[in-house]
Amino acid sequence: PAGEDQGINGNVIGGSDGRHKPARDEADIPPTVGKHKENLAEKLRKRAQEHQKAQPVEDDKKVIDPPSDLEDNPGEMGKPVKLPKEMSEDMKKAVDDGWTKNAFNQYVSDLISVHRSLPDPRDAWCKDSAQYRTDLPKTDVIICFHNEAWTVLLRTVHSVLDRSPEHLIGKIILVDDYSDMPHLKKQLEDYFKPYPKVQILRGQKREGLIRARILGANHAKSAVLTYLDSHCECTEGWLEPLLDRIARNSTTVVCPVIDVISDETLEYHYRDSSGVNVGGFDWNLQFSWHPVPERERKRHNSSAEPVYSPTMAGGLFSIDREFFNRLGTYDSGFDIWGGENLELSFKTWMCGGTLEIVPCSHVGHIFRKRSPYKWRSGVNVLRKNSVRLAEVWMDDYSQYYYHRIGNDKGDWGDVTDRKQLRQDLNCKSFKWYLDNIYPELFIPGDSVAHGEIANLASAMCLDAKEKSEEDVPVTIYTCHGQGGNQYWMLSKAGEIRRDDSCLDFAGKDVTLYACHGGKGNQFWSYRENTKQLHHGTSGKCLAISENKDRLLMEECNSELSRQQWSLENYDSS
Ligand code: LR7
Ligand code: MN
Repeated sequence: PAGEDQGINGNVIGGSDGRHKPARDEADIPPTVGKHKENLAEKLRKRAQEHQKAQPVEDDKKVIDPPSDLEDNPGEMGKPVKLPKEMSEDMKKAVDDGWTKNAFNQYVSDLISVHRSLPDPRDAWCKDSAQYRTDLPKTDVIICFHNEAWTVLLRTVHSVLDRSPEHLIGKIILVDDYSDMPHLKKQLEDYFKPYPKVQILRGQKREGLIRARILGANHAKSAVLTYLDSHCECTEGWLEPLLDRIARNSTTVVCPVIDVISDETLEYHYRDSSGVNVGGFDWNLQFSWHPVPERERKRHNSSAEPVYSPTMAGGLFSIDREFFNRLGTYDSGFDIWGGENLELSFKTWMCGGTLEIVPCSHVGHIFRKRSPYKWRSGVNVLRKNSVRLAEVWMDDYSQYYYHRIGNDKGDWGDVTDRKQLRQDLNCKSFKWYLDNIYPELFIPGDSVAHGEIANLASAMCLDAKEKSEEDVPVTIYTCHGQGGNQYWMLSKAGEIRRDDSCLDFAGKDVTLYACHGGKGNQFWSYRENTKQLHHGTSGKCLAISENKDRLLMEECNSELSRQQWSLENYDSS
């Protein structure tokens, strides 16, 4: 495969700064003119074909020519690669097949060098090596994958090798979580043979990403563990600022800034450190991003300094190996996907560590709109993981999650060991964590009411889908008592909200809109005696239509039962 001859042979270190010699594809020669340009086109064509041969389109070994108007060295410097509007049938088929298998544009990835260059997203402050200690610990990099695309996986590994100081990388441990795609078998082993740092572990059955990560940790020997998803690209200088924090304090767990690699064009997007976000979560136990809160901003002189984060996204972080073991790594009862990010976040904070996002470290990740692989049939994996998490770590606050899922907890197995672990580690309470680490989180118990909002003229409840984009229309639906889309909180500030979305009326429809905290169109007051919900700016009342099929706003009239609502867990005090 392309680039194979240029890799690391253990001790071949190039450049005066001790980085691995930047390995280049043969095709990555600078754009030129005339005869050289023809040469380049020919090399690009060969590279694209090699990549396609490595992971051919279903039942079809045919390789196709790349688009003829493709620019020189597509995707270099993280630039987007755009396919022509008019494509041959063969090309369309290849593109569709790549999307189906991966939920990103594999065909575009195959056009790009697995050693492509990226922009340098760091602030100037970060590039001054005097910021970092000279005695940084070594890290093993653990990359778990289940049916990852060939070029995307290779590019992940090469980005580590090409852009990390050689002496700071112990092993790169690839954990194959029982993939069945043929290119991930012997072909992968052969490819990485010339790279002694790369080691491939294989699970004996499908474990899911959490147990795959534990397997990787069990084989690691370096002082630090660094986890990455299998569709990442590390930028220049990504590693030192992470290791530096751990060198200073082994209980600091660190995450890079996660930049977005477009699922469609593979463009590398980034923002400067003033746009850094930290992690939070909602009562559905879903991870969410937030701007750095004011209280945290105040602790720093520069936006490039590491910031405390209540939670991590999950896939990309470094942790001291001994500290990770002390924390009991992950709950091995977590299956396939989800929840482990919050588990590690909660216990890091509650059991004596700190969790930071390090703005000087940037790693890109291909964000997908759907999960391309099989989960488990017949089990709600995510709910099971989340219930285990809530049972062990969230004390009485677990009730808010349970309420949100209609108290339907399912079978979450045995968590005795995990509770014992928490006790042995003498960890702080979840209340301490919320009060001190995540005071921004809205607590349902602090609201005037939480649960369903039911109309008294019917058996209908206020209902809105999870926010996927702004302006979700709010409707009514038969009350189902399962939380979810019928779970609301009436805040003391007069918002009817779910997580960060608020019921909003601007004169036309009642919609869900990002809470702005400015009352106005998002201000509602519940009159206990008449059971009406009065709206702030319009002075109208929330009602259902006479034929009981939709929600509307109308002049208030306390005689009309269609304007009357009962709020679950209402507490007027
Ligand atoms: O059964 C599986 N076995 C695996 O080995 C399922 C997945 N995997 C691998 C997979 O190939 C990938 O490398 O595990 C990794 C994560 O799976 P993704 O990429 O499908 O997950 P994601 O990026 O959508 O999900 C985020 O949340 C997950 C919760 O369990 C994990 O923590 C992911 O690592 C995490 N990704 C990130 O943090 C990147 C930033 C996303 C955000 C926000
Ligand atoms: Mn991912």
